[in-house]
Amino acid sequence: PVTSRTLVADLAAAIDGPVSVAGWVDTVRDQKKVQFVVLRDESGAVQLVHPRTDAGEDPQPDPIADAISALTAGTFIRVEGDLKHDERVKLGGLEVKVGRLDVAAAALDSPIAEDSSIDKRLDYRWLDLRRPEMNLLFRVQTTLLHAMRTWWVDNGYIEIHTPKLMASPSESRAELFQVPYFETTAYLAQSPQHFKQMGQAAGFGKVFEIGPAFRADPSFTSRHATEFVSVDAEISWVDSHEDVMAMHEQLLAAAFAAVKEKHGAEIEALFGVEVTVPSLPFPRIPLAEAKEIVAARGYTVPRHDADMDPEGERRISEYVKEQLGHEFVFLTDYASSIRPYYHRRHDDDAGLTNSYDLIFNGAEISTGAQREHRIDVLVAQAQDKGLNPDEIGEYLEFFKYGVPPHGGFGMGLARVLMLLLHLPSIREVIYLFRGPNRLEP
Ligand code: AMO
Repeated sequence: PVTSRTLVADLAAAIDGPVSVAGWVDTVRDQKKVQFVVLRDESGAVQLVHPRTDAGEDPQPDPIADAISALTAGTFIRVEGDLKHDERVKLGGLEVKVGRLDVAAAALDSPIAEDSSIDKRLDYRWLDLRRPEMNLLFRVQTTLLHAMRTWWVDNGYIEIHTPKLMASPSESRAELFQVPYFETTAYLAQSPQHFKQMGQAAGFGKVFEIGPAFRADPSFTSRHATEFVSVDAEISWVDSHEDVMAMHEQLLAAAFAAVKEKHGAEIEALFGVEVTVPSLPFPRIPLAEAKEIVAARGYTVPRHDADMDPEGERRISEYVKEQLGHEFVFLTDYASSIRPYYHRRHDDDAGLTNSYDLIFNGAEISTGAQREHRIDVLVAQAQDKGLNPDEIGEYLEFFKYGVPPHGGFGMGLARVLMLLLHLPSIREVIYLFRGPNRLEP
């Protein structure tokens, strides 16, 4: 039995030798004299060829021909054979002459096609993921995460894993999933916010986490999921949100450089997108000024929305791209009224916070801030927001024992990938999307 295989991408080094390849059937061309199969694995596609012996003037039994005739697209097979170079073969000029073929698992006809709706594709996501674009996407994600983790490790950060079951909400009371928890109720973490701050009280100095976050958000937008991967960092001894932004932009520049180096050409070929390694520093524009800029360009962010709305984000991004040649922009100094109580306010203007949103290619990918570390001010700010300090007692507890000034950010991994690859929805980039009406597969 076959115990090892050569990846299709590595075949070129094995010309004129015996090879063993394994993957799934892409297409079969079952002709009278010769059969062709395109076999795909995670690294590429190769043509298999079998000259039939069961046809012609002296027909002989041909079990391989029978097996190939019975193959359906999607079936997983292992093949041993001789690899030949043949310039006429469009697929990389290589061909494997089949010596032995084993069917590992037959497949039903795929229920999805190239033009199937995203919902239909998500119903059969594992088949959708067989597309080369999807395979590349998850390799890009792997490189992105690896590069960020490497940057953090090289810079002395500690990786933490905070609990996703919590006794009280981490963000707002809205968008909260409750789960029965023995005699009580637990909440699914909306963000590692509290616990990454606790790492500052623990004297860890610099921490990061890459983990799931949950939001009971009933919306069906292209950028919201009920479960997503949140990329978080928190650092001590910041003077303001400026220190957080400086870390954030260096991290992203390092990660994008790694993605460009490893996958730049493939991304261009499969997605038609040129990856740009962002220059430092990223542009910074106070939110109020950003709103004026988009207003001057003909779009007024609705008044009830003190935040930037998605159209405003798109327009300010367009402006920054045009005027400053940058795909990223930090919108800074959000009003206290639209920021959580734990954001530090300006010393000279309590109406503004030391916070930012990071916009990339037209949409928000992250929120960051300096935190309020002085417990008396923190309590006052919570009360100012109508919160009863008892409600956030668990959070306040560690502040009683001293916390250095600190700040950090949370960034949605799926949003970064969607905007990097110019895809229309995070549903396309999340391995298995979770939304208000999707719990499977
Ligand atoms: P915020 O709520 O802005 O901030 O979330 C941070 C980032 O997480 C991503 N995100 C989402 N992605 C997909 N689906 C969702 N429903 C969703 N909600 C949020 C976005 C967003 O920018 N604790 C703060 C972060 C901090 O200050 O450290 C927080 O959670 O990319």
